Amino acid sequence: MASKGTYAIGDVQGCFTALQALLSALGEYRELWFAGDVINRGAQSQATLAWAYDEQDALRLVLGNHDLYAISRWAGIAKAKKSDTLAALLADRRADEYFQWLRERPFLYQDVELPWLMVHAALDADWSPADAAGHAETLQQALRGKNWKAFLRRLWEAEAPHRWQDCRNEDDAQRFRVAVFTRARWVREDGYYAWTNEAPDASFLPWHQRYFAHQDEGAIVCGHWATQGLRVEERLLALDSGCVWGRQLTAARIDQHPIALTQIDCRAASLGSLLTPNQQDIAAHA
Ligand SMILES: [Mn+2]
Repeated sequence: MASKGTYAIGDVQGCFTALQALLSALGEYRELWFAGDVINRGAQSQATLAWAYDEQDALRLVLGNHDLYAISRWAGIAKAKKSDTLAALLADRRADEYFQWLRERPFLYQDVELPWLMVHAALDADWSPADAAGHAETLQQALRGKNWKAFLRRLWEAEAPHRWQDCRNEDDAQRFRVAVFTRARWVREDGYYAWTNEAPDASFLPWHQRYFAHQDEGAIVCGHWATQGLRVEERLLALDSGCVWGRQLTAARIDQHPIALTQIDCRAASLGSLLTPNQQDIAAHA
């Protein structure tokens, strides 16, 4: 029986043409999960966020580092960077509506039916899924609460501590939580994070390697790590396949086994040429 699917989609980063091509390849859907960084760096952040806002009832979306930065720009807290592509979005007459909605999105999404947890970047190996949900809830309350601007200002005032044990106060703890959920890649076995694109030395592991060595529960959908690329494993769906870098935009159908992938070639999408979706079934090996 054919039914409308639930799909998890990697980092769009304002590549709306590629997203539209992906959606037409998917056809009807029940839910779309977005692993964060829906906007910025790509050319069409305005169209992407306007679409997401209108489609919000069918969307499950977690915040990425670029989304959080864009919210900070909109709030007048963060300064512009050269690599930003947010000008048209920030000037949109509906920008307040869009960003108020984005500000209320969670850092972690846990479904009632499907066994996946979704975050943008990572989960800490010392946190059980329930602990992680609690940390994400603490952040979401701060970002939704009436002192949300003060929360964002303090967030950017200092670097995140590299280890949970090094957090000296609640501001440090919030910086650490945000860094894990939205930026983390490399971590040492002792829980010390690098917060850099590249591993400083061979003692650093991909965060998920440490996570799965410590946590027996929980399968994770994430994005953020384009240089690592697409990974489809029993407990890991890493979906940032580098669309904004001219590689692919990936959707994974997560409500059926085996997990089916649909990909759009983003170089073709940016050139506006004929788009041929590449669909394949990949067994989520047991
Ligand atoms: Mn990211």
